[in-house]
Amino acid sequence: MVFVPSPTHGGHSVTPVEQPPTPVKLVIAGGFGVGKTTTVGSISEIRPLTTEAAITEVAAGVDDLTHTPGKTTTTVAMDFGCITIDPTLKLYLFGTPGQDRFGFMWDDLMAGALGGLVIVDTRRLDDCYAAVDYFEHKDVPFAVAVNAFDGEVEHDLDEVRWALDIAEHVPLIVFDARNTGSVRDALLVVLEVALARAEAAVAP
Ligand SMILES: Nc1nc2c(ncn2[C@@H]2O[C@H](COP(=O)(O)OP(=O)(O)OP(=O)(O)O)[C@@H](O)[C@H]2O)c(=O)[nH]1
Ligand SMILES: [Mg+2]
Repeated sequence: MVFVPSPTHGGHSVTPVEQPPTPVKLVIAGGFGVGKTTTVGSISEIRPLTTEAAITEVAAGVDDLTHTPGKTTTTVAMDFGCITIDPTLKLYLFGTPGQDRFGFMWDDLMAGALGGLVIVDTRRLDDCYAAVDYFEHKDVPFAVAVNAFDGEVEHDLDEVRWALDIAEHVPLIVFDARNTGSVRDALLVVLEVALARAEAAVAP
């Protein structure tokens, strides 16, 4: 909140003026079916914008649904949601599509993003490497979050870090994409990394 001189009082008194929260764009990324749309939906304070299309029988043969048999749709463009963290900060969340053939959209979704959350499913680590690699090469601050499907994580975090070649300075956490508090904690980790990067950039 800031105070401005009130013209009706000769400029001597002050009137509080609400400042809008600072908008911050974060990208929720990851391979096919890791829980990106679920994550955005769990925390968004508006009804999230989704672009879900039914998974056809043809695509079901291409995309691995073994571990998510209940999954009937896939994101074909993006997810969008937002959450006000406090009166000074509002996060705008952009979820990527997960299928390889929509990978060309990631660059556009990344424009202006301050950081990213890369979601990983430890049952399909092979499908998760590309997203980590993408963020490494983009040089955008990010954290990796293992979605604990049904509360289970198949590998311990050291193994996941090794398998996905995640650098030591990149936070690696476990979260539940369906739980608001868990998603919020994961996003706060991304904010911390982004803030640390920003501070390092202005340090003398
Ligand atoms: N049991 C369980 N199911 C989950 C969890 N997170 C997501 N799901 C389910 O897993 C499936 C995939 O979730 P989505 O959020 O659509 O995954 P996505 O990453 O957006 O998928 P794409 O956009 O197709 O790449 C859905 O059927 C969800 O209901 C979880 O933590 N536990
Ligand atoms: Mg999705």
